[in-house]
Amino acid sequence: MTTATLKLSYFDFPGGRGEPARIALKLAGIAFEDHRIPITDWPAVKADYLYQQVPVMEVDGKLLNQSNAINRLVGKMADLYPQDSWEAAVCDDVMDTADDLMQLLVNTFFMPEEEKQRVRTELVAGPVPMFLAGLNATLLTNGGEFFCDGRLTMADLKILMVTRNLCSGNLDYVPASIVAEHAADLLPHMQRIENIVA
Ligand SMILES: N[C@@H](CCC(=O)N[C@@H](CS)C(=O)NCC(=O)O)C(=O)O
Repeated sequence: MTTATLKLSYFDFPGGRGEPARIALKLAGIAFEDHRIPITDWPAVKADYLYQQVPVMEVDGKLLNQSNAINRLVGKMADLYPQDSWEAAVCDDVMDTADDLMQLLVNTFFMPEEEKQRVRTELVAGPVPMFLAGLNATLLTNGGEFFCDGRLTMADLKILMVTRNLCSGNLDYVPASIVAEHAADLLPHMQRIENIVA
């Protein structure tokens, strides 16, 4: 793809579905408009977006409205997406699994406190460890350092968002030790990727 004019719109925090593309563009030194929407502004601007959600990336005036479509395009631009078909499929598999896992928790964000506690306690007892253990096994199957292609890809940046979030201690009723308990190899992975993107 020839040089394009890029604008990436996402919330103003260092995580979630928009951050991997922001990191990748910065790592590769690709110029883009980093449009950060303050959470407090969201209700007023939500209707301006095609599916009323972000991230959205404008590429020469045309829109991409799904995070993993953005991640694949940005990954190709930044050489952070595998060229080999199998490795690319593994990259996609890991990115989609990261979304499946995080969506379980996102679904609880606006629950009343009591329900949030009950649902998160159930998630911590089963589904979250199940996804973490699966991701850990996938990392080991692929060599233990990176999720695919034997090098940094968008998959590693997606998983960094998961481990950052789960280890932060900011999710009530989700122990910050959950990654250590169920996916110990994701901790050195998190550190490895943090060091690269720092
Ligand atoms: N399938 C979409 C989901 C996008 C999505 O759920 N975005 C969230 C932020 S991570 C959002 O815009 N939430 C605000 C809202 O729905 O009002 C994608 O992967 O891009």
